[in-house]
Amino acid sequence: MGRLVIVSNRVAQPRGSARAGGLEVALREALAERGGMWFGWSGEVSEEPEAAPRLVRSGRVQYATLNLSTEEHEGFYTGFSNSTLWPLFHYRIGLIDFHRSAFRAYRRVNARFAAALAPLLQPDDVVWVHDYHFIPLGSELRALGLRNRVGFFLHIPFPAKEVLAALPAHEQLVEALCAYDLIGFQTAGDLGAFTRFVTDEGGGTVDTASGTVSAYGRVTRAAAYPIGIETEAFAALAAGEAHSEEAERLRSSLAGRSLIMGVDRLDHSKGLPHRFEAFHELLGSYPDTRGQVTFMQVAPISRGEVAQYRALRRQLEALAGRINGKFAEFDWMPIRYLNRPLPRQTLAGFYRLARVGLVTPLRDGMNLVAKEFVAAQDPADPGVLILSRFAGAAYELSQALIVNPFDVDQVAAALNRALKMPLAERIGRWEAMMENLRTNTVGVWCENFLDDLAATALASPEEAA
Ligand code: GDG
Repeated sequence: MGRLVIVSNRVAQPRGSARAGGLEVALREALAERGGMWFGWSGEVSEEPEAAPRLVRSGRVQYATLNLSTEEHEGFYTGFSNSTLWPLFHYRIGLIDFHRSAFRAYRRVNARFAAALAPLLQPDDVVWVHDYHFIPLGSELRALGLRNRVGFFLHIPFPAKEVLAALPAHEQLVEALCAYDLIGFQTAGDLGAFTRFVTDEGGGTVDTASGTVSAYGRVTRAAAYPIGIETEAFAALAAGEAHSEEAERLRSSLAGRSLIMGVDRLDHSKGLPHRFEAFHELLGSYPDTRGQVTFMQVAPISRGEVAQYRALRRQLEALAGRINGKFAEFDWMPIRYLNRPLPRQTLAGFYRLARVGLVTPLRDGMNLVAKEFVAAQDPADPGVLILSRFAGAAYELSQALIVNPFDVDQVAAALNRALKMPLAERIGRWEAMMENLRTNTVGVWCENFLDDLAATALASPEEAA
């Protein structure tokens, strides 16, 4: 078995960090097991881009990172990746900012990264590329003559063809995707959107049973691999943190009130304004909940350099202020709104304390917070998950209270129901969801993808050329 080479925008620190999430841990484990390399952006910006990556070795794993130039950071990262692809793939056509110059920067960075990676690869290395920043990287590797197995996993949704078609460069992106040997999506819905694009727009054919896709002169495979979490480890973390100093401080500050909790990067895909409105509606339409609940939203600032994210922040500050101003009492503040990240173990303890996990993205590839919230619950007294039908996680966690996040009245009614749900029903729903999370962990996800990638045929020399 050859080495594993992971390519992702941000590269995990060799020693790991206290904030490391399940995905990072799982990929690091896969790398440590087989030996290999983690390749990507260093997270740093320098005036001049460097030609050769910085190499750091830790055990059997090599970390190889490149800086971005100021211009590349603006065009590739802030521009095409986060101001065009991200909103488009999350169905927010109105938020898209498309510039051909940014698309050119995106292509250039992918070509430069492929050229820097190619000399580091051995013939039997298996390359696994992650996410929307690097869609064309596989085709760039092929253009350099590489014949290695190269797979791709898309962490975010794949949009319907009518939405994707709004992007001037859409066909080039899908054609580039088809250069991979295996294309992984989060859900059957994303896979279906991709195969419909290939047949209806790209004139290709799809064999649904085997997942074989023939298009743009190539034959590839596509399938759904729903990502999971380290279920048992997260459950143990939450149980161990249930009486930590922070958890006790939170408990005593609640003074017996029920806690509704939301945790999301401050991102327009997460449906935060609608969520705040739904909480407003709860207090307005169900007066018996006033003074009895506290809604805590943890929303660390993300991509603050993108204009739409700054506007969202201002909108949420105004909303939280308005709702608190309207309903607060001298001894009760309805919303606690935090823009700071909390340590992972603190979050785990807080999830366990919460009566309701409120996860209402307008679109989300999977949403790991939903899974972490479920794993963190006390089996004898579990909280209730309210989950958007537009999160990939809703495919598996059907025993959550599934809502349409755009329907503020429906979300308010679900909140009211969750707050009053009898223990037996809470346990029944939680056990069914937990069974699923125990089976489909992030380790299983990683294994399934890599097994399928290993089973694909190697590119022929003509194809590689
Ligand atoms: C993308 C896709 C897909 C959040 N706040 C804090 C914190 N977090 C952690 C959570 C969770 C992770 O960050 C967020 O993961 P999500 O899945 O919810 O969302 P994205 O960041 O948008 O991730 C998504 C995912 O990729 C994986 O494929 O599920 O759909 O959009 O683990 O716990 N962690 C800490 N403090 C915080 O304040 N420590």
